[in-house]
Amino acid sequence: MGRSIMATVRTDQKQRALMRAVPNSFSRALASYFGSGPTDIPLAKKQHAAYVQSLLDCGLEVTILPADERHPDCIFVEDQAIVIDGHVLLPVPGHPSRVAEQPPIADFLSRQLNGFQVCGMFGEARMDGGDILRLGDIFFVGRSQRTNEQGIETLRDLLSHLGHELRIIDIPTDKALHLTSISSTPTDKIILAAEGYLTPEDFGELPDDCEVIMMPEEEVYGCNTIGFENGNVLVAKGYPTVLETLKQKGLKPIVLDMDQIREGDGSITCCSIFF
Ligand code: CIR
Repeated sequence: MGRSIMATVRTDQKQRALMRAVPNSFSRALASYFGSGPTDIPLAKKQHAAYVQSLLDCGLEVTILPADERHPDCIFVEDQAIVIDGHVLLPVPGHPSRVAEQPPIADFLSRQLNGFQVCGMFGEARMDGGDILRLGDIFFVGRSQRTNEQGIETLRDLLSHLGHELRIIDIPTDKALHLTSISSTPTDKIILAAEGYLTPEDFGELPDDCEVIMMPEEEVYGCNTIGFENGNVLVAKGYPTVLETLKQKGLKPIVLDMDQIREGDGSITCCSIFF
């Protein structure tokens, strides 16, 4: 099934990544926020390949599932499964066109994380994994166009079993898709968030050694980053304040050209599931 590329195995929670190849149908990806639809599929594939390489360079083991031409959005695997401490929550994605992307991802993760709990979502519950943000033991969930109350309650049940806290953040749905479209945690102590979309108060009281750093509204896309334990941080090209902020925090940014992925409303985190 998946193409597996072995690299050095890490010991933190991001030692492996699951991704999915870019389909030729990617030009038909849903796009209502950051983008108006990808226009250059060969370039999208090149940008995706550079992203894969950056994960390998960071020492991860990366598995890339084959693209599914019937699902233009299939590269955005983050939305399809939420892995928490080795447990997997398989949400019902909030957009009907994306529901059938899930089975190969569910199969793969169930096999990889054999022995851990896999939970599903039932009834009216809906959630996209892109609405989940983790800062240490605190989880934030976006109440968005894709994630509803029932979905949030399912996540809350899982987190309470695992001893983690959940806080709900209302997403400004007129201008943002997901919580991770407008914020991220480049380290376990830092939340990056965009002015005009979120405020520090939205995240509630944080441990003394944690902080919310606000970025200018026009750099909202750059607020989505992926941090690794050794200080490497993937960040999109073209967001100077974000880049400078990461450097000032002593982190090591790895800059990726995400232009064509952005045209499909996808950010850096959307293309991977870490486990
Ligand atoms: C969608 O609208 O579902 C895709 N075009 C973009 C999904 C981006 N995923 C994410 O933010 N986690």
